[in-house]
Amino acid sequence: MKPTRLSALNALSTLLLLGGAQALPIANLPVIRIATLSPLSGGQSDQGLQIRNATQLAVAAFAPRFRAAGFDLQLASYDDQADPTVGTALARRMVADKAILAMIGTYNSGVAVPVSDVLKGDHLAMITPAATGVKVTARGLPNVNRVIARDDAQGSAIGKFIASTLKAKKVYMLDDKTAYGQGLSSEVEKYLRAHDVAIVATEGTEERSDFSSIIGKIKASRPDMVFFGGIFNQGAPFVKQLRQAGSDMPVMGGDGWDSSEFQKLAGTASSGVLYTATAAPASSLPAAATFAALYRRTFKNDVQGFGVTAYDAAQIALSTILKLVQAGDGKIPERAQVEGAIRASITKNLFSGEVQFDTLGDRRNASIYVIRIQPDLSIKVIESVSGAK
Ligand code: ABU
Repeated sequence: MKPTRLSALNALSTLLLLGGAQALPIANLPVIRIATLSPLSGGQSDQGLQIRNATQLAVAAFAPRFRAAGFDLQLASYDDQADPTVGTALARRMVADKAILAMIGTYNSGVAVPVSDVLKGDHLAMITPAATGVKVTARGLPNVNRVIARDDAQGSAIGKFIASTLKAKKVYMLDDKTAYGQGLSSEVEKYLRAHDVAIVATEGTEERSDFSSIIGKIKASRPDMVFFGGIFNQGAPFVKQLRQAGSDMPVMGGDGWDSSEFQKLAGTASSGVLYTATAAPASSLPAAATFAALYRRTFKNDVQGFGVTAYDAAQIALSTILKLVQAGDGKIPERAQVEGAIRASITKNLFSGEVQFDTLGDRRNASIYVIRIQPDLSIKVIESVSGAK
């Protein structure tokens, strides 16, 4: 069918609504959308943009196959600002847009939980490439899946590294009071207590800029090291101020510190910082080299671990939807069909390997990496655990 002036206007308004995230549809075809939900503004946007950008590249890669099947594939990206209330409101808008058949996100576990409750009512499937909180999947919702390990496995891996590799005897535990930070810290603490490592303090803080009173307490209690469950934009200024205060004690975080923004914010104080990653560093995946080059050309920025897992998650969703479309005689699949097919899917040859989900939607074989930031601020994997859930 020849495009009309009205369809061109519709296409333009779609483009404006989606923030210019993808090209104008060139044919007047029925639309299928895949959504992203992640922080695109604010202090955590470095990682939220990785999720959105990688999904945008996956949509561009799959669009010709959808077009051949008679559908216009589009991206609908939403900015949750790392805020559960904002995320929940956006989830309601997603549910109302019947062209959206799956969502890639969220970054934050504390956003994933209430958002998934909204999406489940309409069988709208989500795959998170980054949210590791246990509760995200432990509720057993049929629409929630993730392609990385969760925080009970990550907490044990961190605890084991602290007790066995660092051989710390006294640890100061900090967290950011969020579902993620608090949850991960409590998993680490559980492991440490069970392995005779003393916890000198457990402290939650929402402080973002002045850590002097916390650093004073840390120095007074003379721990062997600090573990901080939280996100990079809080961890980096903490580490910078700890070093400025003259302490060189080891500091470790979880995968919330997995962002190159950490080094930008903490500068040379980042050297020696330890953290776990639940996504392999993009530079360690030869199969992702072409994708990494395309990402750099398109966004003038390097793809990071959660960008790679977002691309994998988007590939799972899109290949599943495409199969349903091709088998469906020109009809748009029902959301419930997509939900069931994603949970049952086995997707091979992803950048992070093969992905299969268990009955809770967790990845059957996930990996965890212990990373140390080097003096030149590059990252180095110093241990890895495979087979984690
Ligand atoms: N797992 C790192 C991203 C933060 C979160 O899970 O809330």
